Amino acid sequence: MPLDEEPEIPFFEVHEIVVPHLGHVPIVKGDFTGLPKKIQQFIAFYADYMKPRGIFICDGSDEEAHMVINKLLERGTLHHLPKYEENYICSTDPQDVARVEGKTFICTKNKHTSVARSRAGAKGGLGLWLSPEEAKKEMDERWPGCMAGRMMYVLPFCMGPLGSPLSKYGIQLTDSNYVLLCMRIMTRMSSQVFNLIGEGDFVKCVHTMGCPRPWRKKVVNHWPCNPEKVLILHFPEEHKVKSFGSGYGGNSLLGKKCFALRIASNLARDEGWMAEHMLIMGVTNPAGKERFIAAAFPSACGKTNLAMLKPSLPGWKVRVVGDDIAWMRFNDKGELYGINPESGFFGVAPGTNWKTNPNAMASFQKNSIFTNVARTADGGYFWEGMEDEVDKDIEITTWLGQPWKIGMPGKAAHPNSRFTAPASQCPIIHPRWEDPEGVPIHALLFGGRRPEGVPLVIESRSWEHGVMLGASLKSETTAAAEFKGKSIMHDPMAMRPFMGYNFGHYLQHWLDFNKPPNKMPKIYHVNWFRVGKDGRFLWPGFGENIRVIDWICRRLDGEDIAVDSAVGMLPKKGSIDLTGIEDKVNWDEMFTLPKDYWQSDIRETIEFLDTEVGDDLPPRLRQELNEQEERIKKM
Ligand code: OXD
Ligand code: MN
Repeated sequence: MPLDEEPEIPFFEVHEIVVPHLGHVPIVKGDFTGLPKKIQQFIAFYADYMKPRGIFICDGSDEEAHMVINKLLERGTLHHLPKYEENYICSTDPQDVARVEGKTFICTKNKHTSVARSRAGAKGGLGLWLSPEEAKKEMDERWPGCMAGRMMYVLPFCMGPLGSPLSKYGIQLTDSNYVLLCMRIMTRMSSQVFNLIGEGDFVKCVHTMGCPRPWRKKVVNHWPCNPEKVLILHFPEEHKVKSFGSGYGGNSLLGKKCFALRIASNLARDEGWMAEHMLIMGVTNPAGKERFIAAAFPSACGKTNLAMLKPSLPGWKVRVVGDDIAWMRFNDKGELYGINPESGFFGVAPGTNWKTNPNAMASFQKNSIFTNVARTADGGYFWEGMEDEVDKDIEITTWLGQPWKIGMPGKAAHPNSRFTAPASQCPIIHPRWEDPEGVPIHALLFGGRRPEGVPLVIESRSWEHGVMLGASLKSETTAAAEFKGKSIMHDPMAMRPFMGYNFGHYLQHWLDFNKPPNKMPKIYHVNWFRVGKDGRFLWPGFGENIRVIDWICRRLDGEDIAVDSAVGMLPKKGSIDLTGIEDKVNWDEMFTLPKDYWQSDIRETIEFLDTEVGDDLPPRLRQELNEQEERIKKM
């Protein structure tokens, strides 16, 4: 007896449109024969391979989304949150709650196209490679017939504004209608994309939950998945992604990490641009001068909060272009321009509230999907961090479906629970966020959670020194991936989980941009998370971060407010505006550079890069590391 007792509810009477080379797979929605031939071939090939019971060609319309939502409500996968307009909640199988980095591979003919020539002892943390032969073996075990008894949805999507020269197209095949709904928020999904692709290139994305019918395992939370067999494969040479067994975020919304970072970084290397794990924000000072900043932070370090920062200093305005990914290119005049390839926010819910991020909160009051958060009895969402914003006695249902109240042990929401919200609903979305040309990028930031030793802000001495600061990025581990416990982990350029090719070549690609006519943006390292002797954060963070941005903007204007140090330029004492928070901030503690700490830190970083990147580490970068080490010795 199959344990998946949830037969698919048909959408409509299935019209037997039998397409010759598709055999008897019915098209339940969409005009297959009207699609460009190349797209027909792609769909036909995978329909034959995965054997779905029908094909549903999406057009991205509201009508279509409602049809799918109603079906998922009926089944119990989604629940409506009546407190808001068109907000829905769902819980996954508890075995499917995060990206699975250990099962994520890049497949290229030559191993060292994908991963650096690391030395003995390397942990292979900068991307995993699988040979095409092994990949084929793994695929043969999983994919044939993997959609049996399920619907195959065809999602045409565009990363970046429709029609922008910086945008790229993709088509995702999936048997998850949750993925369909989220991709509709996170990407520009529209039937127009089929015509825009025509017979041209597109990224082929193939996703399955990996549970063909009859499915003999127990389905938890109406979320069939196959955790033992999860596999996420990238084929940059073929512009293809194949993902098996998981419906969670980065594993399944293939436009995001798989395409917009891993595949796109390959395209970027070949075409001379950059695909980065960066937010883009526009900041306007009280005099009305606007600057755009792109900032890279490892997962769950507050990128979304920074992108939507509510400035505590009067007269400042912040507007968000993107909160996770930036595609950037130098134009003919050597100016760097960037777009946000996504159209939604897939943000970490816990910690988000009307105080820490009112703009994110406002973004998901309607048309949003919440995954693995808790529910309140009055039809709202709840997660850790919202305690002061709901009635203290309200009955809560945890993400695992248990009754719960504030103050009880355990957690209401999963630490990696998420909101998926349309970016257009953000009250501070930048009017140019969909500008096909992108926005000019004036500064790049790197940052991580560094409880010890690392000052609030460091300005790089040069482009190359900045690349070195980015390559040395580390942070405390988070819940966004499968890691357990807290430790400081390397996350160079905040790209460790998202590297699409040899990290040494990637660093060289960055170094190579510094040539005429390019005007190089200044690079900064920031750390909001330094902890004092009393165990408390030394910096209040959130809206107060504008004070650091103010300092950065004044530096961009050429103000003489920095002093040299062994690790880069630091703010001159008192040059960050602390009006109103003077008594909360201990400047000396926040900026002190403990020599022992920095000596062991640079040794450890050099050891890490030498081991992991080995002979592929660009000599120029090694030189920067050596020079930094020498300066630290002399501190
Ligand atoms: C994300 C991540 O989900 O970085 O954005 O993990
Ligand atoms: Mn991210």
